[in-house]
Amino acid sequence: MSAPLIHTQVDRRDGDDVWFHFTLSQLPDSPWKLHFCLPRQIDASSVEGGTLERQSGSYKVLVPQDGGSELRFCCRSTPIKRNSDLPQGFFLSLGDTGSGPQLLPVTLASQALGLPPLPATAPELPEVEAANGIVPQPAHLRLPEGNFRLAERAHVSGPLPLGPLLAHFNELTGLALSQDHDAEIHLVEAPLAPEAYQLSISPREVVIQAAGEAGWRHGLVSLAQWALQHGESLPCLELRDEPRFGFRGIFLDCSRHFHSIATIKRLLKQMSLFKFNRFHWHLTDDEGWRLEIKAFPQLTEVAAWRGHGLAVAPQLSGGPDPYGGYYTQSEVRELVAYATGLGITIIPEIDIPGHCHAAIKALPALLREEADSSRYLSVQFFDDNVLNPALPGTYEFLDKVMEEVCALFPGEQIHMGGDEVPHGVWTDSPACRQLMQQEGYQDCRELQGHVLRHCQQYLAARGKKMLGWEEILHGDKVSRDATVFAWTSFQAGLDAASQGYPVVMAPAQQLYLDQAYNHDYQEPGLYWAGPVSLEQVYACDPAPIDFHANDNILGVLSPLWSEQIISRDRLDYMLFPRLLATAEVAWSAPAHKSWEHFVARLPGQLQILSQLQVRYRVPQR
Ligand code: TNX
Repeated sequence: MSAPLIHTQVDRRDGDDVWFHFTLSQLPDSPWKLHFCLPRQIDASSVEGGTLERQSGSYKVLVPQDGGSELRFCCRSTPIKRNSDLPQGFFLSLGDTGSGPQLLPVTLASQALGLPPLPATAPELPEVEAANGIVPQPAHLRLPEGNFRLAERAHVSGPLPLGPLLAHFNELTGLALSQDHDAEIHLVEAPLAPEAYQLSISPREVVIQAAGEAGWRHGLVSLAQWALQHGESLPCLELRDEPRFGFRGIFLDCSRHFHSIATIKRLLKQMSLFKFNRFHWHLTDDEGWRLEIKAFPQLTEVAAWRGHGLAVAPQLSGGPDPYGGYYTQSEVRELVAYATGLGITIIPEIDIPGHCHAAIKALPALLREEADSSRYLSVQFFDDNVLNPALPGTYEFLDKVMEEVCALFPGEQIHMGGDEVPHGVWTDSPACRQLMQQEGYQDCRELQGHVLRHCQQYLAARGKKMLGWEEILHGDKVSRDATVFAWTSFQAGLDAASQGYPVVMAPAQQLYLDQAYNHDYQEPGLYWAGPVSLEQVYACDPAPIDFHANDNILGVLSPLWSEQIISRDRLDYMLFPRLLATAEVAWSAPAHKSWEHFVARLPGQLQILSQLQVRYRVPQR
């Protein structure tokens, strides 16, 4: 029997109410159900030709009436404007075939978004002549006459063992520098700020001055970029440089789709080439738990996998087969060490109390209150994804997880999430009602503050600092030692900084690398805050000059959420070249930034990316 086929199309739109029409063919004789993923809520009462049996997150199950082959339904008040929004991961489950339930893959024969063609878009980059340069743009740069010949096996001298620094340089460039007294490259100690450096390339020698390792590393990275652009004959160069911000981060969501340790190492290496120093590792979310926790093997045995018949249903790219993965503690230790060698601190994120669907599915006895009849729906359409701040099990869970996280990650900063706790949660929980009474809380949001304050204090007792998304301020219980990550808007960050919180700026409208590059239907990505073009990223100024609380702005983070990051190619495409613009936002003072000049330096940088086999998005001319 040939595989069933499905044609999907949007055949009616009324504003943001969108009607889908599915046509199936080559169907089996036995009764079937259609399973698929669509990151939208279906209006159950709108379904024609069948009924909606289940929806949880992006997972949907439709049951046809009388084995009919046409299904229609409506998603209300939600834009569906791109191919990457469309349903995917189709399969059938067969009820009674004599040999038990059976699954059949469904081939997607066609899909239609049902939108008129868009007008041609304007070129994305101004016409400028290509120029040699470094990204992020250094504070001061001069190009004197002459060239320096960089031998493949050049020697480097320095006031300390240079093994790790040179290994990093060699990994980036493919050269084989080694430490020796009789050297043509000199690392020299100088009374500069901790991350500052001076790089001088003259016909005779290369000198990098800095106060210590961080500065020398930055100098070597600039030299590496120069070498990657020019090969063995390096134009002479004089540069003095230091970063605008101490926190320069890239974020990767490893829950929505799993990314291998090899992919993360590759990203860390790329980050180091653009002088990022923080990797924010999003390890848990509704769609999967990715960190081995010895105290709760269920978190990785159960919550790290999704698929048909599993505790966590298929999600996002979908399909019946088990999908997932996790990082063992020894892999984590190895990755932490690798990042340290590149000058990057890893900040783990355990996202609580929302975004906990997978964890709750794995540990229901600990994390669920039977008598809680609160009804809510998260932004990603889960109705069972929030920890209960009034259950003893919640704290047993949190404490053990935090204990192991503290032991695994030597950095001072631990991110506890705190975002997107849905409205309506906890209102009909007897345990929460009792806790509110006992503590004199008036508002359910105080329960959010209650549980995050617990985490902050637990971490503080172990010498760690809690970080969180801007919603950690809800309920006003967390102390001003907590760093706030502003994501819904730039203003949210300014407000938190004004209130005295240290702030990391990650405004979605400018720095979210999961947002599509432009309005084109073909262009993949989310767009609730976008699109976000290369130029928009570049234009971000995280700390406006006239803002009174600038000292509280620690720096910037560019997140890559992974709902749609189904492959390494897609990851590269969304990150590059926008990551280069973020690098300049994080590093270069506004006076040294210029969009035209960035565009002029781009060809040289894209050529570096090609050498590193990065599948970046080619800007449209
Ligand atoms: C909002 S940013 C989220 C994530 C989503 C992202 C998609 C934040 C703290 N929460 O759960 O993946 O939007 O852009």
